[in-house]
Amino acid sequence: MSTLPLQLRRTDPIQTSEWLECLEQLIEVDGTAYASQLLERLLQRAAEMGVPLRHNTAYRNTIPPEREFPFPGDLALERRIENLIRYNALAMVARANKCDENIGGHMASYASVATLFEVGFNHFFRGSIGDQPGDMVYFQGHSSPGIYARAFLEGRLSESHLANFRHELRSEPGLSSYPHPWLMPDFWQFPTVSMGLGPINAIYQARFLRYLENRGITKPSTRKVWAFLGDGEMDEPESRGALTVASREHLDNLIFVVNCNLQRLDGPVRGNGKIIQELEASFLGAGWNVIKCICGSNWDALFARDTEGWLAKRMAECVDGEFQAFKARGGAYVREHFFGKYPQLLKLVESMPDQELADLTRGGHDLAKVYNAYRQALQAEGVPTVVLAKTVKGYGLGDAAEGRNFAHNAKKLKEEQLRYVVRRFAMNVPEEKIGKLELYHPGPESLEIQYMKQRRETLGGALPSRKIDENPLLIAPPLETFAEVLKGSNGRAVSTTSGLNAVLNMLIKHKELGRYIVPIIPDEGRTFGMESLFRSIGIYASGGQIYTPVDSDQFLYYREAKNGQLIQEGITEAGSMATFTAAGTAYANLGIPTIPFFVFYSMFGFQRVGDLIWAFADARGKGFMVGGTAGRTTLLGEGLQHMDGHSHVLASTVPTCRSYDPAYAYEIAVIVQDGLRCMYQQREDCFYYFTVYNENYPQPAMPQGVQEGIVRGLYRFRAAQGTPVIHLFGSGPILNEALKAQEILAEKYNVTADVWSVTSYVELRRDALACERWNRLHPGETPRIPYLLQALNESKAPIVAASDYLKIMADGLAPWLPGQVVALGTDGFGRSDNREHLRRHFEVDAVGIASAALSRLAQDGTVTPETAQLAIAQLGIDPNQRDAAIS
Ligand SMILES: Cc1ncc(C[n+]2csc(CCOP(=O)(O)OP(=O)(O)O)c2C)c(N)n1
Ligand SMILES: [Mg+2]
Repeated sequence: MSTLPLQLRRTDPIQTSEWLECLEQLIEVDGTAYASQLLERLLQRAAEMGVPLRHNTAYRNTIPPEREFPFPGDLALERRIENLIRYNALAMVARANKCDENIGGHMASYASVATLFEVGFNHFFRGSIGDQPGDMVYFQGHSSPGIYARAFLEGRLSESHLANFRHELRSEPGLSSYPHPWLMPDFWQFPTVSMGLGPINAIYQARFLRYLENRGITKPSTRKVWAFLGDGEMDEPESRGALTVASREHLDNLIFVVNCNLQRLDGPVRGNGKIIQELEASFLGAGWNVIKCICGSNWDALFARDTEGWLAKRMAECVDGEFQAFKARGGAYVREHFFGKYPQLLKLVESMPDQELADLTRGGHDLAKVYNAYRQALQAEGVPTVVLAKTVKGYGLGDAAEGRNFAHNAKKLKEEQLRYVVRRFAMNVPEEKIGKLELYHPGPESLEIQYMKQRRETLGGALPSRKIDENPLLIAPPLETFAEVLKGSNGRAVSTTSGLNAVLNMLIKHKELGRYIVPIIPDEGRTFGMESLFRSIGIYASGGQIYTPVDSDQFLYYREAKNGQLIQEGITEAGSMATFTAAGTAYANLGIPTIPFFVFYSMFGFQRVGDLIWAFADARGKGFMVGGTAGRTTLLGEGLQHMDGHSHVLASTVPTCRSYDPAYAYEIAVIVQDGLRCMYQQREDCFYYFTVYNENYPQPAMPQGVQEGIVRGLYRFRAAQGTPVIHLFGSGPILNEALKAQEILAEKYNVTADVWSVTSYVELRRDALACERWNRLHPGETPRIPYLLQALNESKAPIVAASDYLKIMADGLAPWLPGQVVALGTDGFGRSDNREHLRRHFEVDAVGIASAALSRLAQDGTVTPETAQLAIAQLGIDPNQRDAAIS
């Protein structure tokens, strides 16, 4: 058996080099795209012939030294700039923690990613200038201290800003812990800190840029989307779940940079393996261009001397747990445990002192290597690129933090450590500044500041930066635009889903607004009756439609088109939400007021992609989210996992989300018109959620004077014949049950009830809370009256409130209606059955509402308890039926 390492078992070096030369020539003459095609063919043939294939290359830099381009900047000066940023980032965090113990702030992460950011800032990230649209950079969220420190040196943030890092509630302007456009609207563009959201949002952002180009809304550009990610973060399903979207869509405008410092918080990302190799296989398998940047320049000579491949072998066999220890334990340890494994390797480094071994740099800390990786990434054609850069967590922070499993917050960062950093990077920060944990700015005229500012000027301006503007984005069309819908269905039984479709179609046809509408549907457009959109606006497909669809003989066939407007995302609520985010923030990030309508299966919305929705709100996203096939009893047959009875509760937790549960199509028209006016005309930073149902019933014409009530959450739909002794609230299709209950009560029990449509319990409660707060803080002034009480005219009659959602929706109004509210709702798991049985099970049917009304009236003595008891029997209710909430 050969004693040579695996890498060296080549039978014919001449043949190997001929193959390689051939490839190089091919690339030179025909370009990388053709080369990759040809290689794919070769690999396919190899697989056919039984050659085992790995989705991995050797554990070394993808770009060999001989193919590197010389670094175009001033290396020494850029190092000094980077060190200044490192120092200030640390001083900022240290100071915040001195003021407020445990206020936190990650330090080890920026210390490892600094060079990766800086090469981008000085050479790659373009701002918007003239015709050049700026690049979009998703910065790793918890590396924000470095971004603030750079902005401070550039003069964009003041010393008092930095003094208020994580002190957002003091008199001076504060700096948010992480990238939050909600908190710093003129600075941060992309909320990234919840791991996994950055990667998926970046992918769909890049795709959305292409969508706008292909639809002729923007001009084609060379704008790039950069996403800086942690290696631990890559374990989130959202991080890797959409990789094939990027390759399938040929997103060569997308560059991922994964900072492979081999660690997360508690320990190594893959102690027993190699995260870089795992990620490489994953990205290669997904069709990405992968550039590994593993070793710094001072390894080049070692590899050059490694003619027998021992170094390559040792690199291949070491696991990340060992690599972490090599960085933490110093040169002697590296000699003994890394090189010491093979005598040939020991010999390779015999002339190098321990310090030199300790200083062997990782690729991600080497400006020239990183520059070359990015340069090559920019040249990729037709494929997205990932740069896998190996770094050291806590780089330069000294014994306590470098390469250790070190708690991320800054509790332990003291003056000595700051001093250590200054020494380690040979900086000339004045001693007294270090002692006081003070920031250090070398002055606007210093070489460093001049250089960094000049580089940004050349590239098109400072980053990150988000534009704010007060002007209307567009003028909302008047409500009459939807006249057809406001007229009602003339007795025809149709669903609110068709109401939504009608509204959407009218908007799409609108002369000015139409092109900005972006309908997004994961799947089941046909379930929602939206297939007419296939024909009218086409389904977006960057490659057009290269096949004859199987249903091409049908009028509403599956029509894909390069300029298609409808986005059929496929079964990915997360991906759809990411597109919704790109479209809903385009007004700020691209200056284009796209109006997304994301229509999804309501059960798979808020509870499935809640964190993406939260980030959307943080990003000040605008648009309409629509929960289709809504309602725990209205969606029949599907059962426990499909029937949504709580998305409105979840929606209520998002501060900028205005949520509605409309009963009739005209309510939808009013809500959408109001949304357009608030979000796009008045520029309120909010978004809308409403549910649509698939139950068919006659859609009434809009009564007079109900517009305000619809928007604010409540209006009387049908008054009692006479003075009401009770109010019945209904939402969505359950309003029809309330109407039936009104009749039962009047006809059988001589009880008069008003029926109200509650379009939004959430908006009613928010308004009431705001009034209550104002009254609490202004006890001497005339109290404000919540809209809820104004609408009810302060009636003290009891209320039975029923909806297809949890009882807590109506209970939320109880503080302002003491003792009045009886909530009926769909607490509990769903069941597969028809509407009649489901509504009986959850007690939200007409008889349930009527009997609840009588029981409540019996408490006040308006009817006798015997009447109420008898009614239960007469209405066919089993008083001992199982409680749906717990069955
Ligand atoms: C979804 C989510 N879970 C947990 C956290 C808390 N958290 C902040 S940083 C971090 C470790 C990140 O490790 P990695 O991605 O490798 O980044 P590094 O700091 O090593 O660059 C964690 C778990 C978070 N921000 N988001
Ligand atoms: Mg990490």
